[in-house]
Amino acid sequence: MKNGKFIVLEGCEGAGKSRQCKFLSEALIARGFDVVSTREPGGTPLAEGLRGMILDPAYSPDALSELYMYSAARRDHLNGVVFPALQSGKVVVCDRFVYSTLAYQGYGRGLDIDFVREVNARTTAPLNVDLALFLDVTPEVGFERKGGADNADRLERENTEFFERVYVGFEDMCASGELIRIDAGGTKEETADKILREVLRIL
Ligand code: Z5A
Repeated sequence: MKNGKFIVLEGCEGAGKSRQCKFLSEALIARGFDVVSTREPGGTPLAEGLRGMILDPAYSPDALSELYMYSAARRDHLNGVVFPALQSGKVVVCDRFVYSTLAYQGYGRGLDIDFVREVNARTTAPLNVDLALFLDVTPEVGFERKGGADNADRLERENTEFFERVYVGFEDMCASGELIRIDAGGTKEETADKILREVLRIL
């Protein structure tokens, strides 16, 4: 269904995903690629609206509701932004994707892993991810970089054990080969170089 490339950056809070998506997009544009930089949850008016509701501490959806909200946002984002961009041959750089759902709603919240995988697969069909990188810094280091958890973000109010389970989820996905691990513990520039090297391999 597509000629473009779909690239995902994943990681825990404060791993540097947003900065690195920006650096990567700029580096690819400088090399002449047509790039769309986007994020999940978000990217379309509906998905951004859902994002606001998902992260708002005023609401308390259970794990299953959370899974479906992320998935609804994702489907709208795919239909509105990602599929059209890929069909016109663009490189799409996405901040978080289904790996976050598996890590947070599966490992973190405790939903059945196979069920989350099934929802992810049905939500994203017929998309194939071309490259998914895990920016590896522990939750501890990530929160340190951010100067602590953001209390206005419902997810960031979770306890340490939750984020440790999420991290284990990402580690498992690196072990299975679904994610490629990038040591993101160095400077922003060092991490940007490592990411660009991996990305240029598939372009
Ligand atoms: N979530 C979910 O549960 N299920 C899903 O399916 C999806 C998401 C898609 C929103 O994500 C929440 O949704 C998130 C997961 C959940 N929940 N939580 N908690 P988000 O992407 O909006 O939120 P985030 O991951 O928490 O973003 P973030 O905190 O902004 O982190 P980041 O984008 O990885 O980092 P950054 O903004 O680029 O950098 C953070 C700070 O670190 C900043 O001050 C930088 O200057 C600094 N930084 C970055 N790199 C470095 C290096 N190399 N050295 C030193 N300092 C650095």
